[in-house]
This record gives sequence, structure tokens and C-alpha cells, in this order.
Amino acid sequence: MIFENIITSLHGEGERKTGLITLNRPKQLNALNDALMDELGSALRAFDADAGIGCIVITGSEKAFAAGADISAMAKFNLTDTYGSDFITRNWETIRSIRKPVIAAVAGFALGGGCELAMMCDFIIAADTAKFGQPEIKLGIIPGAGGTQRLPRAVGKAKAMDMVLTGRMMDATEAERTGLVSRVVPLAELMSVALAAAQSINELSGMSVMMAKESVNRAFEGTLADGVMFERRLFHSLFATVDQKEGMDAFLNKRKPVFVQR
Ligand code: DAK
Repeated sequence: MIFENIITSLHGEGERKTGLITLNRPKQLNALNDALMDELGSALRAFDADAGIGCIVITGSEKAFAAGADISAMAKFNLTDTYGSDFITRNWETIRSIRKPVIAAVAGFALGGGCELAMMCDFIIAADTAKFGQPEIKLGIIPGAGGTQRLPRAVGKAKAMDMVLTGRMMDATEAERTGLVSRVVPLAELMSVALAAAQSINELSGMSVMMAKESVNRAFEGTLADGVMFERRLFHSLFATVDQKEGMDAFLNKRKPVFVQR
């Protein structure tokens, strides 16, 4: 597929590769317009459907992961354009339906919709230059792609209120301390660390990886009792896979497992 606002590439060794999506509107600091979000959705769906891909990484440029939704496109919207046409929901929801792990590799600005996009990924690895924020309040609006819901779940109410009400940015150190990102690495190592994390996932049994992702996501959606039962049923079902037999046999025989993705 030919894209104009993103670049896709494959990385890694072994049977299953990593699908890398690089947001590519550098002059606009990767501001997220409809065209970019459509391309991102298509690339995500294609990688998710490809049995040769085990994990997906989304990144931006050194200066910006993404500085938010495109303000120049939004500036002239009225209520009919937003509520009336359910403003860009279709493109922004795609990432939630992706079953394979999606890692955000963030350098520079991740603001507004950019921060929300990163939070929709399964985890965030940040460069020491990363800056996160929900500055929508300064534009007279509020976050619209889940920021007021995912940020408190990631960093707690106090920090989330501080960020959403003042619009201030959080640097990488604060983001790691508060749990927004899983790791902070020097900028020069960002892609090698993110791709290594993805490669380590590619080598696992895809069935258990997808179920693990589904189960962790359940923790944010229902009651504890429902989540624990959901996890237990997924756990039970993995004993129907060839890969469970292989993983445990390999451990007991002190050898590396060879997963067959069944
Ligand atoms: N949109 C459009 N253009 C942007 C942009 C953005 N969000 N961010 C930066 N740019 C453009 C600038 O206009 C500038 O363009 P030129 O003047 O060169 O033509 C170029 O990128 C470089 O930016 P600066 O000159 O400003 O660069 P600086 O280094 O001085 O500043 C900055 C970097 C990131 C601090 C600054 O650009 C900035 O504050 N940007 C805006 C950040 C922001 O407010 N983001 C939140 C936008 S609102 C929804 C889904 C999503 C959303 C809502 C609903 N639904 C599903 C319903 C999301 C909303 C938002 O994200």
C-alpha cells in the first residue's frame, strides 16, 4: 500500500516480524488529520491480519510523536460537523480493535490527540526527550479521544486533573514516575529498544500474547470479579494450544521453545 502521511516497514528476524508505522507529517509535527488517521487505520488493520506480523510499533519523529489533532482542520468546525457527523470517531476507534500488541515509541511532543493515541497503544516506551500533555483546555475545548478517561487510569486523578485543567506538559521522567510510560531510554536508543521489545513478543506464542492483551484490557472495563473470571477462562483455554505443550516441555527439558502459533 502507498501512503502519504505514514511510512510502514517490517523489522526483525525470525518467522514473525514487527510492523513499524512511522507518522510522517513532519512540518505539522505529525498533527493528526483525517487522511493520516485513515492511513493509520488501514496499516493497523493490514498488520493485524498478516500472520507474518507478531507485534506493531507506532512512532513519530524526533521532534514529535504527534502534536495533536490538526487544529487547522478543526478550527472551522461547528456542532453539525462534530456531534452531527460524529467527528472522526471511525478513524480514532480502529486502534482499539487491533488484537496484536501495539507499542508506542515516543520522542518529543505527544500532545492532545497524540497523547491519546499513545495511551491507546498497549504500552509506551519514551525517549528522554518525550513530553506528554493534554493542552486542549487552552484551545477552549477538552480532550475528545479518551484523554479524560485513560489519563486518570494511567497516572491517577491528581496528576490527570493537573494536566487536563492546566494543559501543562509532563516530561519523560515524570511520565515514568507516574506510570504513563513503561520505560524511558536515551533518544538514540528509542527505536532499538522498542523494536527489541517487539521482537521478544514476536518470538512468543501469538495466542497467549493476544489473550494476555485482552485480559489486561478487561481490568479497565468491568468489575474485579468479572475480570478475574475472564482471565481464568482464557487461561483454561490456552491448554488447548500446541504452544502451551511446547512451552512447558521446553522449560522442563531446558531448551528454547519453538512455538508454532497454534
Ligand atoms: N495542528 C495543526 N498544526 C500544528 C499542530 C496541531 N495540533 N501542532 C503544531 N502544528 C504546526 C504549527 O502550526 C507550525 O506550523 P507552521 O506555522 O510552521 O505552518 C508547525 O506545526 C510547527 O509548530 P510550532 O512552530 O508551533 O513549533 P514549536 O516547536 O514552537 O511548538 C508545540 C511546538 C507542539 C508546543 C506547538 O506547536 C503546539 O502547542 N502545538 C499545538 C498542541 C495542541 O494544542 N494540541 C492539541 C490539539 S487538540 C477526537 C480525537 C482527537 C481530538 C479530539 C477529538 N475525537 C475522536 C472526537 C484531539 C484534539 C487535539 O489534539
